[in-house]
Amino acid sequence: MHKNITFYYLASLFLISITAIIAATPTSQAAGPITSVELVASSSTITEGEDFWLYVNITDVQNLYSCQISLIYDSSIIEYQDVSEGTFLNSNLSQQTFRVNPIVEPDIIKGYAISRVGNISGASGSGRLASFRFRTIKPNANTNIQIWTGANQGTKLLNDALANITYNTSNISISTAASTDTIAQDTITPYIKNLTPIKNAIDVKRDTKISLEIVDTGSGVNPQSIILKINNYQVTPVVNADGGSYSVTYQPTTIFDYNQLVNISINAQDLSFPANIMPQENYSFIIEPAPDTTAPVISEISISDITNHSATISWKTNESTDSQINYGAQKNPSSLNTETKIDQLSRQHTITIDNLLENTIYEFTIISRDYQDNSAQSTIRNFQTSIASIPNSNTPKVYSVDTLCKELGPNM
Ligand SMILES: [Ca+2]
Ligand SMILES: [Ca+2]
Repeated sequence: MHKNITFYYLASLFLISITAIIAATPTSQAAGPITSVELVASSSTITEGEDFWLYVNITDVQNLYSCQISLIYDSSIIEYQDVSEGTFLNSNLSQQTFRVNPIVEPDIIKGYAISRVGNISGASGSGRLASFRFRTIKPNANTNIQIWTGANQGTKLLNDALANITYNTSNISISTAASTDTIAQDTITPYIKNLTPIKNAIDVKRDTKISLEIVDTGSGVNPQSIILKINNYQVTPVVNADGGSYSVTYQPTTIFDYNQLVNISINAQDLSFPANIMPQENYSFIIEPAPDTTAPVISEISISDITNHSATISWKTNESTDSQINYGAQKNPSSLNTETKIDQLSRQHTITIDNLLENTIYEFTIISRDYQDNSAQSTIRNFQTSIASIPNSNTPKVYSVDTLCKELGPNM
């Protein structure tokens, strides 16, 4: 008769729980050795980040048909993963046993149930009921794992008459250890590459952005450790992961000054423990000078070596400029329709203009341009070419005043 009850009991296990039925069943005191339920850990050293198994073993039991297991533990130290059935209840069976998954709540796993199925007797002796897998999440801590026997879904042992089997419990204390996993032999600090602007760059645009990469061999760069300073002022760059490296980009919110020396410093560490700390990377660059918008100044204009066909004009400028003279024979209005030019930049300028007419007044103006094409132009000036010398076979006769008087006579 009880086998039919068992059958219905197992069916109902899906829907409700075995607890109510168990609670209604009178306890039977078994004769002989005291049955015990013991907890055993798979390893004496439980290391952070690793899994271990908590075995639920039973000893000296008679006629165990079903069991229900509940455990209490500290879920801040170990984390439940899963459970698998032991071999005790399903040993020597042609049929499979029947299981109900536990209810997992913080600090408690309730009602993991295993039962034989059908019109058979229970198992006797000693063996393993279940293996609970936990993961250690907190190192250097202690937690007790206890068999919970609470009224709802607590630990129960039933015989084939669905009567409780009394038992002793053996709890366990677990000590956890710090992970011994270290990132092997990473002793190399991160380093910097792909600087923009490059070290000691000049003529950098005032609105330049600053970018670089931080690379680490081994454990990788710790992005939290990256510190970017511009002129000793810490800024918040955009940091993007690229494998174990990071790209660091910063667009200043205000543009730099002309000719400004910009000092950059970078700090970073890798992820190994203890961290390998990169020596602070320092470099600088210089912002472009202000554009030249000032015209040159022309001074010390001189005209020399005037002949009947040429003249030399010289001048100075206060910065390097090209040299140009526009000139022409004087007319009214002025005509400066001939141009002579030297492109090479200089502060001293000399141009000889040639092929001039003799005995002619020429006028000219000087134009000087700097490298930014700012130009200066002088006022219009003039000179007169000489008269060509007369071919002469007779040396002119030079008279003294006295001789002249004598020759011209006393009427003079
Ligand atoms: Ca490293
Ligand atoms: Ca200038």
